[in-house]
Amino acid sequence: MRIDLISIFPEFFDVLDLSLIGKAQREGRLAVHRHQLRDFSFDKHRSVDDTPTGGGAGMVMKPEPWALALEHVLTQAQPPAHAQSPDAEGLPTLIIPTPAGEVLTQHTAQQLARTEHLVFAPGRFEGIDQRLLDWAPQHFDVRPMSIGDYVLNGGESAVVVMVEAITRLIPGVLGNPESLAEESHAHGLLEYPVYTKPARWRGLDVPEILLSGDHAKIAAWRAQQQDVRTRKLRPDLWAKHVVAQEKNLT
Ligand code: 6GU
Repeated sequence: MRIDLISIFPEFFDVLDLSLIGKAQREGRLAVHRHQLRDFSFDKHRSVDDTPTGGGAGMVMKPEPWALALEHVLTQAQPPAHAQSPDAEGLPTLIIPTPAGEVLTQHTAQQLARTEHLVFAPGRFEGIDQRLLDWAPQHFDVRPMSIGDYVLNGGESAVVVMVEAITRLIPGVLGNPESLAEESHAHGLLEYPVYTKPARWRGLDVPEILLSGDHAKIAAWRAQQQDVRTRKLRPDLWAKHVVAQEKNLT
């Protein structure tokens, strides 16, 4: 997978060189390219923003530096004729991080993990001129995307979250692929509680059933714990789960 990150703070993405995502890059499973948006602004101050037309607070990002940066990425990413097939739609995916976007879910992350080329365009200030978003679908599958219902100062930290959620699902990136199957959200429920040694710690005991060696009973207990947790902490997920189960029974 190729990932392009365009921002006025490209150093923000240095964390992606650490840990499993850094390792995936060194192993060639993933190529992350960072771009300084200001390199595509050619006025004296390399400015990328201007006042909102029609008035109002804050600044708006100008469309032209973004278009030039995105065109640069398209040119750079032209695969050699013999290389891998393009994405299903034939276009790279352009993710625009914004609190006004579709909220990223595990399901969407799984879809995005199967694409060849992801481009992230995190804006600062009050956002990017709408005409950039109207122009971009000529070249990209455009997805305005949020990481939750709260507001960040800019999209960069959201990009780090999205890249981590997506790339860990690329085959070979995660150390132990079995953990993918069992983790929270993999089946629409929260994960069960986990324990390690010692069996008694500061007067607190590991649930006895986990020491029983009875794998069927342990699996049933864990499933029940998932239900209890999800009902309590995420009634929204629980409601969906109940509907899905009822569908399967009929
Ligand atoms: Cl993607 N961007 C910003 N600025 N705030 C957010 C967000 C993104 N997702 C949630 N809040």
